[in-house]
Amino acid sequence: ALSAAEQAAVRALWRKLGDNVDVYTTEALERTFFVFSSTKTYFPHFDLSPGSAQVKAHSKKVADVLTHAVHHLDDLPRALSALSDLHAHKLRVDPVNFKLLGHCLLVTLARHYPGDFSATMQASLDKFLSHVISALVSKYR
Ligand code: ZNH
Repeated sequence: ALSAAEQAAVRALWRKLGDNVDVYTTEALERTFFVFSSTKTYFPHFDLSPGSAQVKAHSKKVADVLTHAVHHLDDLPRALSALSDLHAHKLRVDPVNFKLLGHCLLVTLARHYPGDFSATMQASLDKFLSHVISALVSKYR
């Protein structure tokens, strides 16, 4: 689990993001589709061009889950259990893709909050995202 200091770092950054979590999640998703273009194959039914309303709406859902996760740092597997089922059994997203999105989230937040992005903050966020990803892939196989 995350240490008290790591939890505090993640919560502090999230307070700073305020209402903009979905804005940065949209940027992170757009970067994921651009940098790791194989991820686009899961969204054949979406308009994936920059500024797409569909990507924005999807990003809002992902962002709300990330905020939910920040509020449930002590029990991520349970907090994300239904979503893990969905990705494992219905959407069948290969787990490697979660790391690609996590990487792009880190890059996006570092770019917008350079002053907050100490090595300690990077380590805390990286651990947070790793735990979210482990919870999301917990229902696989
Ligand atoms: Zn996912 C969907 C979250 C990752 C793919 N997702 C989804 C949703 C959510 C999510 C919330 C919605 C659901 C409902 O509606 O119910 N994801 C999420 C998160 C993450 C993710 C949180 C991380 C962190 N995904 C992911 C990835 C991928 C995906 C990586 C690939 C690449 N998803 C997906 C899909 C879908 C989803 C395909 C469906 C969409 C539509 O709408 O159709």
